[in-house]
Amino acid sequence: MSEWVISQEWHRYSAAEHAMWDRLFARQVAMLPGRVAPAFLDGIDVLRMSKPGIPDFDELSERLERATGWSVVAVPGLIPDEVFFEHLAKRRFVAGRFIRAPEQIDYLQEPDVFHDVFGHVPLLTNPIFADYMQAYGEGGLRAISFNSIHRLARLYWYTVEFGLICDQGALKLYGAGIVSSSSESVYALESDSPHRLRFDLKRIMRSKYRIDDFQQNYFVIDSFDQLLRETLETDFGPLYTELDSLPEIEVAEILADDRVITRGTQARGT
Ligand code: HBI
Ligand code: FE
Repeated sequence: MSEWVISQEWHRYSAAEHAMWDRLFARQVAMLPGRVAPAFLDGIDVLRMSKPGIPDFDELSERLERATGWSVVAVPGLIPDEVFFEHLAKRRFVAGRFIRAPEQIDYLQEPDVFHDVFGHVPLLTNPIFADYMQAYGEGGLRAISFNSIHRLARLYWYTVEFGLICDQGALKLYGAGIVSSSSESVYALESDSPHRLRFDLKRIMRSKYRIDDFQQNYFVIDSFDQLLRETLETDFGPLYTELDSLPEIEVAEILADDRVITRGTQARGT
């Protein structure tokens, strides 16, 4: 229990709980082709996630370990930052084991097994993204000593949770918070309301975020390789010091030097 890991107790799920997973799964899988990064759908296949019912973490981990050496372990809910980072650094993804109630089908604040497993785990079959998540965990452990967890949490938020990717000139989803949400999957790509900005590590670490509504600013990467490379090449220590002297950026704010993606620039992929 020191690492907060609990047994999933897969056999204890009720028929209604499995049915809730199937309902959420069917809804997302019907909408995601053409909208989500191809690597995500590859992951669904590699992990045989279309098998009905809530996945058994042991079975899932066996397949995931074969792909990238990651595994999935159950935790009781949100766990302390340093424990969370430690698991990621060791290529263990922590997942909630409970599933949302029918009245929470469209929104809940705490991550349930659908968000954690459907949203996060497929991309962990991608070797580059898998390495990024490990590097993130290692960076998190270092951020603690710089009092800068909030900055690294923003990086997680705007990439792992709410990231967009430009795939051959077209915007696609990859963030787990988007791909596990039916309404935000459409909004993030198609609404004229949010801004879509080119990925900028420093800018992201200055940007506040909101947890109770759709995002107003999304950040767009060119590739998972860009994400991994920039994270590995950055010396975060001096960067944290530099960022402490710069103002924070509000939720929907746009700066003069932000590289905003419009439908025209998107088509040219520049
Ligand atoms: N715990 N179970 C769980 N899931 C998370 O996503 C999580 C957490 N604890 C801390 C945490 N995330 C944050 O520190 C990161 O988002 C940075
Ligand atoms: Fe999440």
